[in-house]
Amino acid sequence: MTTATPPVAIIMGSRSDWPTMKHAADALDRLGVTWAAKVVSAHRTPRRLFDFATSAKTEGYRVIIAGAGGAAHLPGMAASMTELPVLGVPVESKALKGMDSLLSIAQMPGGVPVATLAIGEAGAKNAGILAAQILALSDEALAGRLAAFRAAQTESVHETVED
Ligand code: RP5
Repeated sequence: MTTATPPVAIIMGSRSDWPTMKHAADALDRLGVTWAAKVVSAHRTPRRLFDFATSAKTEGYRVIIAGAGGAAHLPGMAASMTELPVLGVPVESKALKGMDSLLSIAQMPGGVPVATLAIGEAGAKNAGILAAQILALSDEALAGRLAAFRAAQTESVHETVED
């Protein structure tokens, strides 16, 4: 039995990135978008990265979310080998609190874009939402779920500071 490739791949440089990257998965779950998560390290498993990135489009993925910390080359290297949109999530690092990750991911040379989100959990959550927004351009049902999500979020923000 073959299972269909989900539209979103969530890749990360280490299992230690999962507590952060899980927020992307949670956002996608909430919006009814399926995903697959894999550990793919630019430095420790370069062949796995090559194999993944060069086949991701033909495999059927439509958006890649890539999270990494420190010398965060994973999103950029993935972007160099695929035409799929790559959303980069800078994972907070111990030494430099994710500033290293942010700059490594954001400062791509012209011609090889990575859409870079905020450091940490908010960035991962927004990567999930942004991936859904990209997919919603050709999926009316998903666009409806996104609109409902936004409306519920707005509704949940009270103007007063008391209960
Ligand atoms: C990066 O190095 C990973 O993305 C991770 O954020 C960081 C540390 O990895 P571990 O030493 O925790 O495996 O490649």
